[in-house]
Parts: sequence; C-alpha cells; structure tokens
Amino acid sequence: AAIVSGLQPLGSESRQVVQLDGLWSFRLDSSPGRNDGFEQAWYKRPLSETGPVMDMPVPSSYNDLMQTPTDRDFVGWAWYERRFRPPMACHARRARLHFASVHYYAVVWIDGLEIATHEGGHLPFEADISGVLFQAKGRELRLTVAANNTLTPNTIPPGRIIYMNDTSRYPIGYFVQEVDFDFFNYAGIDRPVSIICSSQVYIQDIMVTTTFSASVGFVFYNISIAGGTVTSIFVGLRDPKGHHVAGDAVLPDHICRPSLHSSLSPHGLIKVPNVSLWWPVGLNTTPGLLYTLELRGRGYDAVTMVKDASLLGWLGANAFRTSHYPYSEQTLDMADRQGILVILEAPAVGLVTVDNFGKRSLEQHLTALRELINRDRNHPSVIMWSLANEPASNLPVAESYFRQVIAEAHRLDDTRPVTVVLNKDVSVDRVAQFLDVVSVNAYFGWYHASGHPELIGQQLGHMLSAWYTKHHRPVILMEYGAGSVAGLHSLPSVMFSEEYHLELMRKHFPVFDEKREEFLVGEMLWNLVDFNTPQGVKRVAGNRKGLFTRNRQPKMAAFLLRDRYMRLNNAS
Ligand code: BDP
Repeated sequence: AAIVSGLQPLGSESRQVVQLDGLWSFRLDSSPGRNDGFEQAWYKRPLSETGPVMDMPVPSSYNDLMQTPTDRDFVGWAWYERRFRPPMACHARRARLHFASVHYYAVVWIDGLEIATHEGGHLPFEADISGVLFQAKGRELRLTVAANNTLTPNTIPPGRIIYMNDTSRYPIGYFVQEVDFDFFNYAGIDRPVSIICSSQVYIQDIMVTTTFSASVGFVFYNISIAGGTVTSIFVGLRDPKGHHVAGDAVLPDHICRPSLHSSLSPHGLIKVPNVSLWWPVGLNTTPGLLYTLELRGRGYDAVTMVKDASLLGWLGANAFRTSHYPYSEQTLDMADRQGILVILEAPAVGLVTVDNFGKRSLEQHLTALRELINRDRNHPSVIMWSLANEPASNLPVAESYFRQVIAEAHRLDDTRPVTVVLNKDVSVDRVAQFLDVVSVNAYFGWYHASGHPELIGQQLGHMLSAWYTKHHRPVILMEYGAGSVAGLHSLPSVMFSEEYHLELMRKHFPVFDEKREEFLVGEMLWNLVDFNTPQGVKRVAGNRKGLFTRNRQPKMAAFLLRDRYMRLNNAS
C-alpha cells in the first residue's frame, strides 16, 4: 500500500525536496516466466550482482531508448535501482518518498525492505520512510523499484495478453500485449522521484473551492493535517504581484458553504474584494489573475511541455483535454498561469468488453478517480472531469458501472461538471443520461464514409442534434479529424494527403458555427501532434492526425485551424 498524496512536492522554508532523478541502473526481466526478479529476490542485493544492468534516465519511458523491437515492446517487470544517502534535511523530521507516476504497477524497496506498492500510472503516490532513514544513521541506502506494464481485462486502462499457441508459427511461450486504445503503452518510472523532508506534523492535503458574488471573491479552504495536530496555522492569499489581499471573512447568507468540510481540520473562508477572476486566454484578453494561497503551519519532459503550450498559443486555442490519462502537475500549473482550460481525463480508456466492467475494474477506476480529483481539484484551469474515453456505453453493465463512477465524481467534487467521452450511437448509449455535459467523438469522412468529406455537413449536424434532442445537455465534439503524412500532396485529394486533411476539417466548421448557437459548447480537434501507437494496418508509423508532426513542425491543417481560432477570438 502507499499513501495517496494530493500535493505536488514543492520546497518551502519548512520543507525540502530532494530530487532522486538522474541515471538509475536498469534491467528488464525477460526470463521465460518473467518472474526471476521476484523468485531470486533481486531487490535484496545490488542489481548489478544479479545480472547485466544499463543506465536508464528517470524520469523517462524506457521503450524508445531501446535498440531492439523486443525490448521496446517488452511486457513484464522492469527493474530500477539507485543509491542515495539520507538527506541531512530529513534528520529527525518526516521523510516521504514521492513518485509522481510509475506505469503501471510498482513495488518499491529500500535496502530490500518493501515500503510501497501502487497500481495505476499517471498519478502520484508516497511512502513514509522516516523510520527507514532514521535507522540508516546516515548510511547509504539502495532504492529498488520494479515496474510492470502488463494490462489485463481488469486494469484501468484494460488490455489483454494473447498467447500464440500455434508452435508451427511462433516460438514456445510467445505472447503479445493487446490493448483497445490508440497510443503506445509507454512504461517505467515516467515522472520525477523525490524525497520530501518536512516537519513531523505536516500538511497532507488542501482543498480549495472558490465562488464570487458581484465584485467579491470567496476562497474556502480545508486543510488535512497528518502526523499530529496543529494549534495554529497561517493562511494568506497573494495576488500575482505578491501583495497580500485578504484574511478570514464571514460568509454572506446567499452563498452556500461547500459540503466537504470537516470540523476537525483547519478550514475557513477568505474574502477578496474587487476580485479579478481567472479567465482563459483569448486574443484580446489576458488570463485573469492567478492568486496564490499560502499556508504556513507545522506541518517529465519540460522542453516538450513548453513547446506544446507555445503551439497551442500560436494556434489561438484556449483548451485541451488530457486524453487519455492525467498529465503531469507541471502541465496543469502552466495551464493555470497561461489561462488555458483543461478537461482532465481519468486513465480509463479501452473499456470495451463486458469483463472490463467487473468489480475489480470498478474499484480501480474509483481509486484512480479519487487520486486524480485529490491531486488536481485546486487548479483553476481544470473546468471538467472526463471519467473515461469511448467505453462500450451500449452495454447494460456499463450503465450501472458509470452510474457509480459518476456519482463518486460528483461526491468528490460538487463544483465541476462531469463528462464521459462517448462514441456509441445515441440510440444505444446508456451513459449520457448521468452526465452534465455530453461529449462525443466522431470521425465523419475518415472512419465513417471514408473518402467522402462532402457528406460531413449533413452527417455531423444530424448526429450532434440527436444527442441534444435526447438529453438536453450541452454538447462538446471532443474529437474529429483526419490523418495526413506531412509533405504528402494530392489534387484531387486522397486520404492521408495534406489536402484531404484540410478539406475534411473545413467541412466541419459551418456545422460548428450553426450548432454553437443552440447547444454546442466546444470543438476539439484530434490531435495537436502526431504520436506513437502500436503497429497496425491503420497506422503509418503511428497516428498521423496531428496538426504538427512528432517533431512539432506544422502541416497545412495547422494554418487552417489557426485562421479559424483567430477569427473566433477576434469576434468574442
Ligand atoms: C478515437 C480515440 C483516439 C484515437 C482516435 C483515432 O479516442 O484515442 O487516437 O480515435 O483513431 O476514437 O485517431
């Protein structure tokens, strides 16, 4: 088990964060049973004593760093190890080992002693290592992590292992991992690892809810303290220039207090006169002020992230969805600062068969949801929770499954709308009835009526209206798009040429403009950039639906969308 942690490790005068990123020792357990590591207890000795090791950067996914397809596509346990000395900053204080994400399953040892296990990628977990560090008395320690990327019908996201039993075609024991989602199942310790040294009594979690009335803003806060109790705590709010704006206040009658308060934990309300509300970026608007809440008590690839944000800015886009899993905390911080709206998606993609909706799947889905909402609920940029992508929402089991998942999301956060991204026909879907916003993916002119963009106007309008007529909820088109190989040209256009990509997108726009007047509250193109997927006949060295290549260079389609967004921004 591990501690679920909502807070990003950030240093302060009372809290030191020691990064354990860098080159770790690494080995894949490619033994026939994939289990030598556990049978021979590799964690009990230095990894280099039980077999060959290579250098592996942490954080990273190991797959693209390998030179053989077998290692790139490896399924099973990947072993990581590094040494560290107990930081001086942790001496006689609380020490927590923090993993921002390990995909998919993780077991963690220090000097051979198991200190944490965690299931589910893309979300953080921690272990209290104060005792272990205390006993070490300054001695160097060995940190071992085994990470397993195997996906089964009841993991979130699900997958399956297929054994190729035809020995005339395959070597004995040959198996492959199959998944029902369209991206490469990257694996390993893919986000930073750190030790957080804090006071014994520390802030484990903070929940912030905001509202406003006329020109006055209200900030409710609720602080979870762990490791003991506190007698007093300083709470303040700073505007972006660093000025303190307000202190505690009394709530006016017409504003409801959020329900999740516990009388035991420090909580309260801050009043902000003449509030400047957070607002997404537009051509003529700068994002609203980002206030910083300060609590003093006792207690990834940054380059790509910045480049992608500047591509979004260049396009004039004001929102993205974290398809199909939660992105890093750093990405959300950036969205807060830059005024970009985020639809945050749980890692639930590829729930397509009856056995993906069993009891164990449900439990893991709810766990991931709690970890997600706990981690991200205080970001102003997060406007909605997306609980899954393209589940088999036509199945009767999906109805009761999602009734529970959606109810839990509402219970955990009663301030934000909840959606599920649907792709089944409106006539057979059973999930939209529970949603605040209906999200749909549709590939007219691509998967439907391939090669016929001239039909899009009619097909798309009809489909969008059908969802609204049935459910009377706002609708978002969460995905539409076409693939194109950058530099492939053809007139008249054919699928995969840049011209086809343009033509297909252009046919969507009049429908968006028309339906926006009625019920359409968002249009999202799939995808910002080309990306890696499992190999297959529908993919040309990956999914090519990007406006930009994987190297972040624009295709013609990028200019088309930019023109549209600039026009929309100017009009608003
Ligand atoms: C959608 C999926 C997305 C895929 C896309 C596609 O949500 O993950 O990449 O189709 O096929 O159905 O390009």
